[in-house]
Amino acid sequence: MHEFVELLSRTDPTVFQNLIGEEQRQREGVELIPSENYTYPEVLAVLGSVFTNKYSEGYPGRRYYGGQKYTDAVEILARERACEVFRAEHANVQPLSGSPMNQAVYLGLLEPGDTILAMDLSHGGHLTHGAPVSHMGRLFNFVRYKTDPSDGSFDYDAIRKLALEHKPRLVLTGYTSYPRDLDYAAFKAIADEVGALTMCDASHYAGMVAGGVMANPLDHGFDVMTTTSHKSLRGPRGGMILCKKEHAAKIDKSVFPGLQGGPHMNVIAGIAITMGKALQPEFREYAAQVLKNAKAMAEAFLGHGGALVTGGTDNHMLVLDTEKSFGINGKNAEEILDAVGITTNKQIIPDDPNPPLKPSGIRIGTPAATTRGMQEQEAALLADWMTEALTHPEDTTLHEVIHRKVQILCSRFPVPGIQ
Ligand code: DSN
Repeated sequence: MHEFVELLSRTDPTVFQNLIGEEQRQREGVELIPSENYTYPEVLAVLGSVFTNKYSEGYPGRRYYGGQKYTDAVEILARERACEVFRAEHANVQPLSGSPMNQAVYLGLLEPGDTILAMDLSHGGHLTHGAPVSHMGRLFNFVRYKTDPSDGSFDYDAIRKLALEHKPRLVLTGYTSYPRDLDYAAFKAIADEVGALTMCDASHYAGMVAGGVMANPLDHGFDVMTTTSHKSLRGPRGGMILCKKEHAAKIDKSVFPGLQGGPHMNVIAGIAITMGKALQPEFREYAAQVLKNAKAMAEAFLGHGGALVTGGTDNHMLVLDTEKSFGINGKNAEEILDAVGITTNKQIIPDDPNPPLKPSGIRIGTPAATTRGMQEQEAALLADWMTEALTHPEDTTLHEVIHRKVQILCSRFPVPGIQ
């Protein structure tokens, strides 16, 4: 145990007990929420370091406070490494997380009232892509495209028609719940035809882009790519905006002073570490394994007659229609899987007839299990166990047996950062 954690056990045993409980939960259960991961021990160290003490409003070389020798160095490093990882011309690593990151782009490059063409929430888009309940949904005019109901693919002709009709200032793609890669050249051609900017929120799968197993929107001339730094990238909880040089000044001004105050320098130091790791050959192997595991899991579910949105996966994620597969909603499925030590999350599926808190499916992802070292064999086994548990939703004795098997499996795969 870290000496400061030992100090916490004496000074605040209540918080300490919850910390230990969460460590145990993470160690003894399988994490399959696609947006979660176990960060590097070095990142955990720097998050709890003295960088958290420092205010650094401004940018390296142009700060509003003194004492920036080391904060400037780590921010420059984080930006340079991020540009190298994603082949970007400019990187801003200050967004506090995903929502302010996307807001900073809209507010920096557009005017309130402008039209943004974005993916519908139930088809895989994100709340920050203009959901009516979000502030951005009130400030900008979001027009939504959907996937093809026959097979869940992107219908680029339909997206083009919407673009020609609504003349958006920004064409936005990227997703939070969709299991396939995207045709960025098709999006770019549509945007060019109507004179719109292009943005991709790659938060979920940026690790797969960095690892070379999914397409990079910036390779296809996109103006902006945003990504959170945790999820498949395995970093701290932060955000990054990668863009063309021509947008750099507007983006930087929009993040600070437009939207935020002091950046979290402990997180930025963590992003520098994460980007350094993403440049190593081992990270390419990791990303490739995440994909192999997701495909192995998809194959196992399909073999058991499971219904997957789009029929499979080309990324780190599966969307399982639990109503169709097992006759139970996503909330019940999530609870049953929680009981067997497998964490997933309830998920709306395209045009879901059920409400968001009791939707028709769950989301399943392989980044965290892969970080522990699990491979195709374990991925398939987990799909078998999940199928067994969900096929017998009332059989608590069976659930206990599966839970025990999950714990034994987990004991063979340590979580980085937990002793
Ligand atoms: N919460 C993240 C996700 O699970 O997709 C994004 O907001």
